[in-house]
Amino acid sequence: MKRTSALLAAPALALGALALAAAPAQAHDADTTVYQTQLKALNGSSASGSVWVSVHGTEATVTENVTGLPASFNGAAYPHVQHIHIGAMGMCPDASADTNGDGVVSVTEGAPHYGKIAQTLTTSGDTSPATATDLKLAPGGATIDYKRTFTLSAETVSALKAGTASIVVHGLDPATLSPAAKAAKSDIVPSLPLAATSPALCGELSVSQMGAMPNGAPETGVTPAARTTTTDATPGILASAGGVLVAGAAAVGLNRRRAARKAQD
Ligand SMILES: [Cu+2]
Repeated sequence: MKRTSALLAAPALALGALALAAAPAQAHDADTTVYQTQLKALNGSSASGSVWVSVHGTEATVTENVTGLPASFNGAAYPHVQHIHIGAMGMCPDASADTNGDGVVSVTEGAPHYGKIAQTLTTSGDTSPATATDLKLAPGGATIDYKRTFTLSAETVSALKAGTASIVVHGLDPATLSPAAKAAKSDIVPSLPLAATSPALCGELSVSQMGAMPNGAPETGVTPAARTTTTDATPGILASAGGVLVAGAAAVGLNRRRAARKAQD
């Protein structure tokens, strides 16, 4: 009996494997969410850049391209500590957050907007808040092209989903600050100048439309199984796959897929 059922099961498994092999990218992308942000300059910084956080379960790949940061500090490459901040509004502050009026929105003054440090974007090792101000692990220099894959805390994953996670890149050019701010100590690491830890760039992470629509397919909460089935060219299978889609969205999705297939033919 066992042998018979195994034999019967074999063709079904083979078909399943074929279906998956037909569209491995789609099956993977259905479980991956890409969050993106365009970084905005803070505190008179002339830097700019973008960040993408591609999340699959608790694994994230962070890709960052930034230019225009201060290049050197004390004769060495300027270390720019940077983090995913969570736990507050998920917003970037403007100059009105400068409550002490020194012309700089410090880490502490910005915290009611972007929240606490949840992950540190280090170049190696620990990515937890424990390395938040470890200058040796921080990316450095005027231009940063950063890419790293690491495990997010559950709290960070939740914040990303809730739209309350932000990226903050720290480190200002002291020459651009007022004499008082230039002389001030950091509010979070008193052994460092205020300039070293104050935010230069901030961006609010939200779901990227590019990431939400892998391969041009509309994101309708389609399960990987349903999506791979629609790659089969048989109209009957298409129709049955449509049955598991959310009503309304289903019709749009199928029409788009049909149009896409026609375009390929
Ligand atoms: Cu930070």
